[in-house]
Amino acid sequence: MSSVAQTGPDPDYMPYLEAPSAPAFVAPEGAVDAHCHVFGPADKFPFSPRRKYTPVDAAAETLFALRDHLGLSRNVIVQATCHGSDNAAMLDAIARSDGRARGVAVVDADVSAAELRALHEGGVRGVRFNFLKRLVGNAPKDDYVRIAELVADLGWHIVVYFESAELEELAPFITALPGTIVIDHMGRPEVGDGLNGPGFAQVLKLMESDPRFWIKVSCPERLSVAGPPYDDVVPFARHLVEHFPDRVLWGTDWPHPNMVSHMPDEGKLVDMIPKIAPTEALQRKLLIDNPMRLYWPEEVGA
Ligand code: 0GY
Repeated sequence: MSSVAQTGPDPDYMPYLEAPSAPAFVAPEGAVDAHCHVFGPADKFPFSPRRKYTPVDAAAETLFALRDHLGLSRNVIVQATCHGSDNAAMLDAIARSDGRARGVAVVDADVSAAELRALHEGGVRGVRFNFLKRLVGNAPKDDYVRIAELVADLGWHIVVYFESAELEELAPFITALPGTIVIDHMGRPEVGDGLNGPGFAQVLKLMESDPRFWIKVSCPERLSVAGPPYDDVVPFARHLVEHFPDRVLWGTDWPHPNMVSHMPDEGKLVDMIPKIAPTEALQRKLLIDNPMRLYWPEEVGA
């Protein structure tokens, strides 16, 4: 399988696959990829000078072609650290999606109400708070509190990205945030610890104790110890889907930024869906009902 020629300034992670396989699993009509990214092109949308990695260019049209190839209908484009708080590439992609993409932004604490309103009009429905030291250093918690207050007025949700080992310490802060909170990548449990490991137990405790929390069953490629086809991650995702069927989201994480071990085949990621959501009813919630409620509420009367 070939991969994409690298473009842009010195990409320092692997390029995505140019020709991912066609999935065997046929997603229900209207399925949403609720976690993916667009990057650059760097000459038009420069990367942040403070970025911790340089991505390959990953254009909107390539994302939309992948969406169609995988049998999906919509995308939620999440702002990644390599673009900092400059959401222009994401907004450009949303504007060119014919209403089939929405976004999760990163903003600075001094963002104005007018700037937030413009982001909302551009299709943004959430803000992302990153807590990973390797990506943002020390998380600016005071800024996050101020931003959370500002976006609450717009009805946005907050996406939080952390590793489960840090959750016990972070939980008081995260649970004090207002509104709906979406956890990225299953809270990044240590898969080698098994389903009863301490980090995943913290994630489950949060999900069980506070119905404001949602979770993405995404990124098996980052979590797996065994590698493709990521069977060791399936029990974690399936547990979440079966226990919290109305609060789970799924996404490809294309173009898999900052992955250095291997590049996943998105067709195979789609083929994991029936393993983690074994019934049609669970698949519909995971792929359509839940993301539509969060990102296109006006279309579903939510
Ligand atoms: C992801 C995961 C990663 C990167 C980012 O914002 C980012 O740069 O989220 C990662 O390095 O784990 O969701 O794309």
